[in-house]
Amino acid sequence: MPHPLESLGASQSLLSDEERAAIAEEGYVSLGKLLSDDALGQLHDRIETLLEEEGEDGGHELFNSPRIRHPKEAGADRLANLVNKGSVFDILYTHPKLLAAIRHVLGPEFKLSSLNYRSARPGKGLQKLHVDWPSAVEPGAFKVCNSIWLLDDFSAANGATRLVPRSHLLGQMPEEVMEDPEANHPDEIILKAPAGTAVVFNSHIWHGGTTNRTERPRRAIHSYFCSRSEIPQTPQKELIREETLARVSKEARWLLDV
Ligand SMILES: O=C(O)CCC(=O)C(=O)O
Repeated sequence: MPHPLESLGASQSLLSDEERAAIAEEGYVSLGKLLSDDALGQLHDRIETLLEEEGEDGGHELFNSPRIRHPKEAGADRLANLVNKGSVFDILYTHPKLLAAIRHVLGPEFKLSSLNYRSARPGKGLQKLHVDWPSAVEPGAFKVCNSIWLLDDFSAANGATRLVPRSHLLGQMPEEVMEDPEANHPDEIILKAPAGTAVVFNSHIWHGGTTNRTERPRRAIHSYFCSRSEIPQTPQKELIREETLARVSKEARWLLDV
């Protein structure tokens, strides 16, 4: 029987040599604009509805989880558990090229950890440089890999994500090295790209949100993966809905580990 990733079309040949080198050596790779304007419009419509429906409760599946160490972030709107909130989100964790890049970091045995929305409000959004793991790991022993789907154009002004290239290979946490992890790092880059772009970044790279200095929210969805042996950020087995199980393919169910 073929591996589910093969059935999902997530072959390594989807990535160019440059893309493979970028994710391995720099710690991140832009996969380009993978979403059409039509798909973006549908995502925006569904998110607007969910934000209205969930209000202050938005992201509750994330922040009320015993797995999360941080309280709800002030200044950022969140939605969590998007796997169960509409078919429009399915492509964000099943896109073959995205999966090929995640596979390049985690190997073939991974699963979705969470699919969450984060929007930095005007004047807000600055985060410490951090990694998405409680401690530093040896280069190559990576446990988690993230991706960000840009729902707005990302610019230096609107709270785009910052990354410190190659920091996933240091085996150190930002707070071990930096006096103030909220401060700029001399080597950091800002992710600037048009709406619809997907960027995969090794979650062990030092990264974080920056301040949104515009009048409009900066919106994105994080499609976050972990090794199959790890506990996912969203307990997919507990939260999965019948309608989701009925809708998605058996390969997608494998990705969700349900
Ligand atoms: O949305 C971003 O720009 C980064 C978010 C992030 O790294 C986080 O919430 O842990």
